Amino acid sequence: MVTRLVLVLGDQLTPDLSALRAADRDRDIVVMAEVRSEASYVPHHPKKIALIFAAMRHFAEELCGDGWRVAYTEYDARDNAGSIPGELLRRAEAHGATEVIATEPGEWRLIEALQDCPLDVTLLSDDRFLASREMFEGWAKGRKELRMEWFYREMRKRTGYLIKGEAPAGGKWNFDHANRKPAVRDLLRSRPMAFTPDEVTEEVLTLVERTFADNFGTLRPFTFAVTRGQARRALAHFVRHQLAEFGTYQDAMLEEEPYLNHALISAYMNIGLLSPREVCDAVQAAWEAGEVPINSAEGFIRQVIGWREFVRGVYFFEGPDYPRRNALNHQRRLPPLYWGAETRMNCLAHAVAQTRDLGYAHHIQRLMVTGNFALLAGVDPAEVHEWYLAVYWDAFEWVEAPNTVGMSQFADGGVVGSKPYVSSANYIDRMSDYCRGCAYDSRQKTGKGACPFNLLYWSFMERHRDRFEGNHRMGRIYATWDRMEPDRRQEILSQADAFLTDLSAGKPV
Ligand code: FAD
Ligand code: DLZ
Ligand code: SF4
Repeated sequence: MVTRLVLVLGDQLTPDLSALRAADRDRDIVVMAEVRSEASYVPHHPKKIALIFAAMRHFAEELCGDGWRVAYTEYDARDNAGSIPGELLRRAEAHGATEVIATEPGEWRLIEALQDCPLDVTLLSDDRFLASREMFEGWAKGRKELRMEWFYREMRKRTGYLIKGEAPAGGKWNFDHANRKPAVRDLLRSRPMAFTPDEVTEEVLTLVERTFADNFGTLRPFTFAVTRGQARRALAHFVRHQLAEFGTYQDAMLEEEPYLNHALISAYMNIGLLSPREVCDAVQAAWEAGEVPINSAEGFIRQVIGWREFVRGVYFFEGPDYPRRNALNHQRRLPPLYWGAETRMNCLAHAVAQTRDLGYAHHIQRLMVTGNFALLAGVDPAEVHEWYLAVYWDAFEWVEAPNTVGMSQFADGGVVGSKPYVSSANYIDRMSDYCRGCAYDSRQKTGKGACPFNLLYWSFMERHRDRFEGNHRMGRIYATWDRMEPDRRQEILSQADAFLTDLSAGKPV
């Protein structure tokens, strides 16, 4: 029997991957490769590259231990072809193979590259998700609008998570109203589990240090899990020590506590070290045992079976052009402050510094600080998308693009969200401790020292009046704006313009 190649990508590190299930370990060869094309389509955070390479190397060892023949290419290998199709061709020639079995990649770019590869490539569906692409399509087709909440309820019924009889546990589908409390610093608050790099990971760290020294981001300390065993321990630790207050402090931001009660497991799920089902099973079990309240269990499960599955569905349903959409026609270049240039805006300085140091920021920091500012300032969503895809440890296009282009930048014109996520300083002040240490005043609406969010908020509304005035969720905003004195409105708009001019000129703001 002729040998076939089985492709396993850096975010497909799961032993029951559909490609591995379809293969024959006595006959086929697993191909895994660290390649330049994947490591450089955006300037990934060094921690992200290290996570993927270290987890790939550990997974290859595991496969070998399970009796698979693995052709593994390290980044520095002299004959490395530099791309996934290139590596497949090289291995095909070496082993006399013409057929490739692969699980569909999570990015159109790579799907297209595999379809164009001159080998006989079979793409199998990626069934690591709770909703297949087909299920999502069936749900989405013919609907006037795609709303996460309706999809989520459908997923609750299908999976049975937090369902009692036919009804939602606790009598409600969604406990979000209980999940908006600001937090205070608590030195006893548990931190995510940290792991000491072993020899394999140390080798990767040295490689990344040498090769990606110019990428934005700090490599060390590197404490992420790189095996399934470690990721499971991280999950158990979260469920035991942090989940109970996850809901309550989900939206809070504190300078000194980057993780608060967040799980720090997105990347482990995205690269295959954890499955969404085992994550939700663990949360459901803690709730059934009475260890965590319903607002936390529901809030968490909603993120995983709701948002995570919903955005993946949207990414594939909307098609390859989705990441390039620009419904609001925003053209400003991404300001250098996103890459660490000086800014007096404490919330932004802090979120960017944390992103540089950890490769992590939680959802509200991404949405209501860096995302909110980019949207209010009218930054080109393609540049915003590339930034998010580069700087976060968990960023893969299927999940990053709908969150950035859709939810955060409204560049899809309302596919993901019914209205743009924008706010003035009020929201950041209420949910964080950033404003206390800021050169600007969150309560000041105009004049020297006024917080730029307060100026930009109104100038955004005015610029996009035609589009948003008729939105029933935004009517009150325009009514408030229209009630202001004309002189005051003019002052706000002129000050916002001056701020944006400085921003575009590269002046520190
Ligand atoms: P927790 O807050 O503890 O949440 C638990 C889990 O729920 C996460 O691990 C994640 O798997 C899932 N989840 C929560 N919110 C979302 C969401 N909106 N979409 C999908 N899954 C969600 N998430 C990514 O995994 N990769 C990305 O590239 C990514 N880019 C984002 C870009 C923007 C602009 C925004 C606003 C959000 C983005 N998110 C992304 C969603 C979310 O911010 C991260 O999943 C979360 O911060 C990961 O940290 P955590 O594991 O501590 O999550
Ligand atoms: C993100 C990433 C990086 C940095 N490097 C590799 C790599 O060298 N080899 C590989 O197989 N995968 C890598 N990945 C993950 C891919 O980019 C990912 O599979 C696609 O973006 C599809 O989600
Ligand atoms: Fe950010 Fe404005 Fe608060 Fe400063 S005052 S931290 S710029 S929201």
